[in-house]
Amino acid sequence: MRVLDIGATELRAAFARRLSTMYAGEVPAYRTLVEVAAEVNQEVLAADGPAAERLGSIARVTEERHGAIRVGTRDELRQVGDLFAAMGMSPVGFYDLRDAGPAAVPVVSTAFRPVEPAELAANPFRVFVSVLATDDRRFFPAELQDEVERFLARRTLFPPELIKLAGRAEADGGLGGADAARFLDLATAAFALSPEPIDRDWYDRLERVSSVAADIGGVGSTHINHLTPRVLDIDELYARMQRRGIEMIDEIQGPPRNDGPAVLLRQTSFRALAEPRTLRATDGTVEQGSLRVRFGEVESRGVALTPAGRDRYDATGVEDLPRTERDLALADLAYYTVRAVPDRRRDDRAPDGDLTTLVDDGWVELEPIVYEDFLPRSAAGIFRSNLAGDTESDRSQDGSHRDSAWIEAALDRPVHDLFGLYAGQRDASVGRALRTLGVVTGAST
Ligand code: OOG
Ligand code: NI
Repeated sequence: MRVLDIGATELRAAFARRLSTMYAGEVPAYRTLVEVAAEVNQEVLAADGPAAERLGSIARVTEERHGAIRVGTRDELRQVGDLFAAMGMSPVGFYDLRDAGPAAVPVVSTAFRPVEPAELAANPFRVFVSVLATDDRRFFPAELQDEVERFLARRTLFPPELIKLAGRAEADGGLGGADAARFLDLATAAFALSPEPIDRDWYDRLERVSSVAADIGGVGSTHINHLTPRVLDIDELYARMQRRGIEMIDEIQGPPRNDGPAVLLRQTSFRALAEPRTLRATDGTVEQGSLRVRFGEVESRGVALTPAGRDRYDATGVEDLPRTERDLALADLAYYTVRAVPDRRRDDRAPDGDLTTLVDDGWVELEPIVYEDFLPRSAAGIFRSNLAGDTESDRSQDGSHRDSAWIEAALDRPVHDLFGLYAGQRDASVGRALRTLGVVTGAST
């Protein structure tokens, strides 16, 4: 048996750190964001004690990042899937951002992340990955589709050596030391902002469709588009960033804070900054210009909502959700795991199979399941807040068909249903707790 020095978990954690270092060098305001987030987290921890760690240990939260990348073709998407599989990250969920109203962008997306609770606890690094819908007539007339697809077919985002190493890492569950170092070098470099000159005319034409289309199809490489730290008090962070003179978008996206448990995901960002980029004019002259593409985002996470909880939130907002963990869990509006309390002081009543009684009589304790995914409305808002100006789209045309099965076929990998993951985790915990308590349920033999 060959000894593998670096397993998938370690590769993922190391990759997240490498990206963070690179992005801090590329986008200095990101450093400020990370600094302020760490400051706020320490203060919340000092003020709230163990309650501050109810949605993840401070070690996890401090390291936690999500990134976003954008690619152009099915093949590029498949390679992204291979790359992340090497790091124990699987595609979860399907997001269609093409019909997000005035914020519509010509992409569909999934998110790569670990799915096992232990892996999430070790390092929850996730990446939101969008792929351009070049065949969507609302955005791309036939001629432009042709041109953009020819452009995309000519480029190579990921060197073959990287994809080969990824395949080995996935098959073997990790890589030897030297190969791991090489893998991390190549993977990190694949997401750096390229110094290659950008064809100005081509970029501008795509920008008229959408600045996201230009960012994807107007350049010969991809790049990390933002890298998002997690903060325990996003309202406080927002205020502090503004005091430091950093221009934030107008609002915090997602469910506003109330006096109940935090739910789902809240995000905000500072506006995309002008970054120097080399541009080539039609006459061939090359000059320094600048583009506003990359921004800084920060997020805070709460408990995952069930489909019923999500419907209620989507319909009427967070105000209509119960204000206690008990009520959220027992009304099946949010996901909690349960843990048996076997040394609970025994009274006359024996535990029974009814979850409400078990909770109310103290036989089990609830633990929130953190929402590990994204919100399409917020994602569209994040895209929009960083788009330059108006774009042309023809709403009278039909869109091209995209769904989670399309992503699966492109990736040649199953896409996890996010509700299924949360429900599976909860149900497994209930089964364990009942066994520990010696409760015989009707179904058992
Ligand atoms: C992705 C935007 C979505 C989020 O946090 O909702 C996203 C992008 O800008 O490519 O990252
Ligand atoms: Ni994001």
